[in-house]
Amino acid sequence: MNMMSRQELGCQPRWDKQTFTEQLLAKEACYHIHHPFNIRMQQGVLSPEQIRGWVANRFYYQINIPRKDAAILANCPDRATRRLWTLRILDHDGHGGNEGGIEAWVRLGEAVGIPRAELWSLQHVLPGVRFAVDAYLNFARRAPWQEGVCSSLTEMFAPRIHKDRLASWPSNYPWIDPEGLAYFRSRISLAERDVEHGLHVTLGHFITREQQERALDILQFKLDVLWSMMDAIALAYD
Ligand code: AHQ
Repeated sequence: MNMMSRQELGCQPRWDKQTFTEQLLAKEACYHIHHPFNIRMQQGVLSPEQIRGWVANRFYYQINIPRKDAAILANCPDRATRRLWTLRILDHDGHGGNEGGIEAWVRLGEAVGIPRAELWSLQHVLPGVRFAVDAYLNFARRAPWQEGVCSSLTEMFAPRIHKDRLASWPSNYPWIDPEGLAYFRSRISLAERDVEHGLHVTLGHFITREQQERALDILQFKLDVLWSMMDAIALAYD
């Protein structure tokens, strides 16, 4: 968080787009790929109960992504942006013959041993996870739509974490049907598509140095949402 006053920031030169992008990317250091629970997941040392706890709690995040995106849509007066942003909702809720990401996550749940009805009961969702996800949804409802777009940019770092899971789970967690990993496989290209659009909006909207610092603070808020979810899960399932 930049501690300069608004007046001091106002005197700072704005970053060019390359530097602004580098500042956003530098936030990777706070991404939940570095959380101790994720490191242990990647090392293959989590128990089935810990994996199930993570899947059941992350499900609450997954089912709220389309609601978050719908909130951003509702705030957005620009048709071209809405045409693109609508795709995100369809990706998760499904469209035509494609069951979508939420259904794929339910299949992940079944692959790790959580029956469909149990996952949808949300009985395993921890207070800290619910609190963090609800904070993200409420941010998207109340913030200007461009700030909502900016908050989605944690997905700049998501392809790496999805590729890590696809590479390590089959050998580390052979008890999980590899078919259950389809969600991670589906997100790699979708995340890359979404980040290209999200970055275009962010670089075009946050112009002054004060606005650019605001964008960094928004990204930090969302990184903290993801990190807090992992804190709650690690505390409950360690
Ligand atoms: O599966 C994920 C997903 O669909 C999204 C949408 C995006 C957003 O709008 O905030 N963020 C996001 C993320 C997904 N998966 C997380 C993971 O670790 O599997 C990462 C998360 C993100 O990086 O924000």
